[in-house]
Amino acid sequence: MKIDSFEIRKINLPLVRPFRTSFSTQLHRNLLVIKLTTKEGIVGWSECVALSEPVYSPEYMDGALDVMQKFLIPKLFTREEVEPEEVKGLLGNYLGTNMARSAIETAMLDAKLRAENKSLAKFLGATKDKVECGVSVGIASSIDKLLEEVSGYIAEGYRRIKLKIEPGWDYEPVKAVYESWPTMPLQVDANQAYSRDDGALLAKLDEFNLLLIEQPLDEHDILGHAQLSKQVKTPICLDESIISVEAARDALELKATTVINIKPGRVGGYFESKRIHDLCVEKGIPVWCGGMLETGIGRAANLALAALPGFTLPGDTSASARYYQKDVTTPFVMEDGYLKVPTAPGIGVDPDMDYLDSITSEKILIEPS
Ligand code: NPG
Repeated sequence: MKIDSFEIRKINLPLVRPFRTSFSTQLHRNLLVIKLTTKEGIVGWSECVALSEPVYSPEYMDGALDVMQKFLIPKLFTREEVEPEEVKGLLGNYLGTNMARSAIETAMLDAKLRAENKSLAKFLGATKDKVECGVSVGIASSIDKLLEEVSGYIAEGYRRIKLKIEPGWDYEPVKAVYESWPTMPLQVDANQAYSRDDGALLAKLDEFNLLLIEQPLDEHDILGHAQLSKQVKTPICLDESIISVEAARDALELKATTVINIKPGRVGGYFESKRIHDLCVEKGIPVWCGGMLETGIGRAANLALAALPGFTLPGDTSASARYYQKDVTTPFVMEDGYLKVPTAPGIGVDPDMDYLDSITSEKILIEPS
């Protein structure tokens, strides 16, 4: 494709409720929305999931914007024609840019598929037309408040609950939720909050028949995860550690993980996500689609991915109402615990431009010089 320009916006959307994890409390979602226009006038959309601070990954929103402007996009513009499949090869040497590269690659892929009149789901090889929804529940101010929040989600139809945990907020809240809804699929996410010495503490969670414990230790501590997986019966699932198909292959080989959370932004895009999916299918490892509080733009693309056959566990693909009073696209509405996979060309959704403009704090146009 021949790229005419990139327009990058900083947007700020208030969350319906604060989202507390072991690494931060988010009240708003600040992120970058990318609009690519081809020389033929086709538009492609994506969002860059980097948070405003580097607390989940080394990337952060302003850094991602800077690296796109200074390195990634100028490098793309050295080519008269470039395809989304070439982005990793062309830009992969810029280290620590997975989220920024994923956003660029996805906008290109969206434009390409819109031009070909093909949906992202079809292009990736989706086999489902709807996806089972889980919900991720932040750390609450008390167990009563947690139970109230979880009971609301269960009433809405969510089919799996994920509880955020950290030292001091683990055994008791998990026990309370498990005892209230003993048959509801339940899992926990520590976002790296524990240490190698916490094996015995985490093994106490085995009582609750959890689907998995997500990323208990530091993202670099593959050996620690392998050791921990011998101490606990609950499957260990890596998130932050899996930044590429190579990282997935190594972690599986070392038995540091037996389930994988795939987030396209974290791994550098949908092609890499598909490679990890294919590897896991080959090895009989279940995968599920993570979330990063995306708007409807990112969620649409994640639903296409989650419709692939290896995604056998419900993901963090929740309805728009879980996050935002008003989404930037037509809202994703859950029906009987499922979200429909978009079928229109590309990512299958378009932003509401008036609303997008109203939440945009800065807009940068980047064209070839
Ligand atoms: O439903 O989109 C969602 C949020 C799911 O818990 C969730 N995401 O650590 O997986 C995570 C966490 C996250 C959110 C990570 C925002 C980074 C940013």
